[in-house]
Amino acid sequence: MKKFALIAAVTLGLCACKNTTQTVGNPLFNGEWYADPEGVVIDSTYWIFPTWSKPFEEQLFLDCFSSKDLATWTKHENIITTAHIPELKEALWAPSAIVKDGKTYLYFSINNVGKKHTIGGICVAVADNPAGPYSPAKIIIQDIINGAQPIDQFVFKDDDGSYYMYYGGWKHCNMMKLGEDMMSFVPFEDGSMVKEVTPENYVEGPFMLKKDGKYYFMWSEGKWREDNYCVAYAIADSPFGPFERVGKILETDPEIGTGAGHHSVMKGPGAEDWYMVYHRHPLGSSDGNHRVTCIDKMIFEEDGTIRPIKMTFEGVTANPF
Ligand code: FUB
Repeated sequence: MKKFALIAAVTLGLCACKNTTQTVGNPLFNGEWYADPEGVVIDSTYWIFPTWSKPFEEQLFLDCFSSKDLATWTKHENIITTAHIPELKEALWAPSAIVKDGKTYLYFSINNVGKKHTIGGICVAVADNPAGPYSPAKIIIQDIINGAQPIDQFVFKDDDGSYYMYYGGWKHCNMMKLGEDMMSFVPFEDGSMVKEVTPENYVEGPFMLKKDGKYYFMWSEGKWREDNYCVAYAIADSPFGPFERVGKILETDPEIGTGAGHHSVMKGPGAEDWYMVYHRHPLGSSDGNHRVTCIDKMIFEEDGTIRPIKMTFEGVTANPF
């Protein structure tokens, strides 16, 4: 009996220990093909909004995922479909979400504008809950301005309450200022509506965060179907830049995965709980669409620079708020 109790105690002890250091495992979402993951924390819940990474003509819906601890994810299906945006013909890409006054504004692009289609570009829909139901969506940037394809938008809220949208493919990045309704744009102080802020080597996938008064601007470089896809960053004193390239922080690791890029950053409850959410191609995969969503720790060095991400198969430790 004593022996049984001892075995039970040891087993329980081991279980308790395992739970506190449980790693979430990469890739997330059972390895389903999801790319361009936008991670956002909303009301102490982690949310990830990705692209369904299949041939363009099959990309006609968005799913999203929520988690209380990074380990267990709930899938919310079809949050955006052609029912929300009848102009959608293909290539529903790179959603990004932000909450203002309790409403979630979901931005995404449709139709790979500038290639086969002229109608499409960056759209927005709004909902009371991050998983929807979402309002009908509308196209808010369709033109190609400064050579930037209207895709890959990211909305950043600055400390003064301004909301800026950074966006653009085809090696050009623009920024615009959102109006109160989060669906229209207003002029900058100098009267201009659009500023080009393209850093060296930029291709697509902009992301911005502010930490300790500094603006960390990040983007993807290379070709998303190929091994040279990666993420680099700049540190600036203003949301307008200039964004001087510091270096790469995410790239192919031949032992783990290739073509890692189009990332976002989420922050957990602790002061240094920074997570990079990104996609990569599994080792040995030859289909450019075979992109899976992963998460790894992001570390700021004492001098404020970002330590290059170590991609893993384990992912990060579960971290509830
Ligand atoms: O997933 C479609 C496109 O691939 C995205 O818009 C780009 O950033 C690249 O990841």
